[in-house]
Amino acid sequence: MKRISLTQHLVEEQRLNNTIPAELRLLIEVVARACKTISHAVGKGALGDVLGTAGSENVQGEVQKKLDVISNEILLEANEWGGHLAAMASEEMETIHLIPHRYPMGEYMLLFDPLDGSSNIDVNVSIGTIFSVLKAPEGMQTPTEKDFLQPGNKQVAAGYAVYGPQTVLVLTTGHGVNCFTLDREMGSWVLTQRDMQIPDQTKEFAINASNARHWQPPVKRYIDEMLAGGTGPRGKEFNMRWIASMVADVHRILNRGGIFMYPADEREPDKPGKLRLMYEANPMAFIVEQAGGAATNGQQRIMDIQPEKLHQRVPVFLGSKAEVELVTSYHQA
Ligand code: P6P
Repeated sequence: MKRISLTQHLVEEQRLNNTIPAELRLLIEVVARACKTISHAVGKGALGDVLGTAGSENVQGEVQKKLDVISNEILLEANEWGGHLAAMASEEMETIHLIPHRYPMGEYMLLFDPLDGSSNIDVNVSIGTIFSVLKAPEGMQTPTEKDFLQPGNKQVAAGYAVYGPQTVLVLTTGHGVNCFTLDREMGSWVLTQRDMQIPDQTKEFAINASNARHWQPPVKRYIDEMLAGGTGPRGKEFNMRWIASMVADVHRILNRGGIFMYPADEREPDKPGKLRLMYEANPMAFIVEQAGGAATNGQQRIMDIQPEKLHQRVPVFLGSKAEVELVTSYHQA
């Protein structure tokens, strides 16, 4: 396959579909460069004094790993000076990050989980970066948190990087999903999977089964039917896979089908699930839908949820369309 770089792909998309304004293309390339830098830092591991905790907690009350803080800084520094952004928001920061006055403000807003799956960092399991791009509201002067509270259907781009055996970048701008693999020798992103499509049927599901006793009835019913195997109502065997790294679980699903679930559980009604809407669920939902899958919170399409808080959590059911529609129907039964 002729090598097509990320830049060539984006320029051709811009030319053919006229869908990616130059400013958005340049923003995506800046984020992709930052992911290269994060990949390099992650790849050093113990040799780079980047493992272990940073001795601080993030807004979620989670202990920050050194690489969480490093990755967040890399994304902030890479994106401040380009002139494409009005502001940024991150899982690792309580409030939004404005562009310093010395730089021009742009028309986009970037949200990210700089290093998702942190619990896997010290044991060398795949982790990643998730990002979402929104347009700044017309006429906005000084960005506030409220300007970020747009439903996921307003996203103009979304992507994730997986720092695993290969470093890959999966990207959508609303016209399909493409995957780029990092050529570490050349330092360039090379198109390796065009127009990814999630298989509609699957034999795999992803959920943290240690929470089973806390699941609500529709989830219990759905999982029990899968575990009943060939003799049960589903009439086939299913395998459970759980990497505890959303980017890795979603990337597997994009490639061979499956359903990823992080449901609300009965322990904490005010914390509906663990995953965050703005910079985990929404970008992944955009990508999954663009690849022919579906993504709901059990009741409605994730990308139709009107956000109320920057760091709000949401139950997540995403992946092969037939499975997401079935488990969602159980919530509505
Ligand atoms: P659990 C990582 O911390 C994360 O936010 C997602 O990447 C992952 O899917 C989930 O949490 C893992 O949760 O319950 O297995 O620790």
